[in-house]
Amino acid sequence: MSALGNSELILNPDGSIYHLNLLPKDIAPTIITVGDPNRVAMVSKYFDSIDVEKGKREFLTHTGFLKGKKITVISTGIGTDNIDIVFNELDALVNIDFATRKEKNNKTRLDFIRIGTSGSIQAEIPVDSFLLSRKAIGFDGLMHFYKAGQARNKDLEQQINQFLGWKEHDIIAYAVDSDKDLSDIFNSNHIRFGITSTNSGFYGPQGRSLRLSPKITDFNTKLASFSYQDLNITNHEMETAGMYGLAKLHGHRAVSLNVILANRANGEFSNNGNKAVDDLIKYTLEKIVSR
Ligand code: R1P
Repeated sequence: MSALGNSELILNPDGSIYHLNLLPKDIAPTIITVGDPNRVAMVSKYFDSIDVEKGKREFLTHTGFLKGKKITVISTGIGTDNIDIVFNELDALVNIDFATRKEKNNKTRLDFIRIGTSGSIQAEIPVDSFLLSRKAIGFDGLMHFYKAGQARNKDLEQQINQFLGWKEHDIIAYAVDSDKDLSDIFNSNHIRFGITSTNSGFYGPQGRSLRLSPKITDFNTKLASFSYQDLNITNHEMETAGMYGLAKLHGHRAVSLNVILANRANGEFSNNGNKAVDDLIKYTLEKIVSR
């Protein structure tokens, strides 16, 4: 492999990776991703020590220790366009030698755990509940730019596109799975499971209409009636499918945990979102340190 050029692997003058502003030594193999930069401190306040605090743009990183376990928490901002940056750059930090600008022979596997917020499309999933995305359907398009065959769930992909009547010239949804072993760590009767719909926007792409009309008017009710194996499409958010696809392509593991803040089917919104997010943070950290 030839060395990656300056325009492809972009490093800052201090040797850190371009957007994340991080050096290889700044991250742990266990990485919690959150959308909101303010949520980084909500996680790291539970660490016994915070040894790295760095940031640039919406990408804020804290790395520290909890009960002897080294953990990084990083904010991704919103959307799979940001996930593309965060996941490629975090992988580069462990699997590309910045001195030679070449891929390392010995790869490091990372575990990614998203603590996010989300809206349910199933009436019976209450606000403030927790949901683990067993699978994700990408309505955002990110995976179409990669040779991603081995990371995709072609069977689910075929069924959802057929169900929606979408063909080559329409938006083509892609489908990806969570890592089963990593997901199993977070199982308990506090957690619901589902297929997550990852969208390229918050309003039209999730069937919301303030002043503009969505093209597909029954998108949410239609998705809510789709089932695959023992799972329904449960919720909308904006990162999970990109995470699952890129993690698998790079040889990492990923799982997405979501607090349901909104219920789109019955119009409810959480009155206590910060507490629910804090509860999911504590639950996640406890599972991480006790494995
Ligand atoms: C939209 O408000 C944002 O919230 C959800 C969506 O995926 C999107 O990023 O997740 P986070 O709270 O983790 O950002």
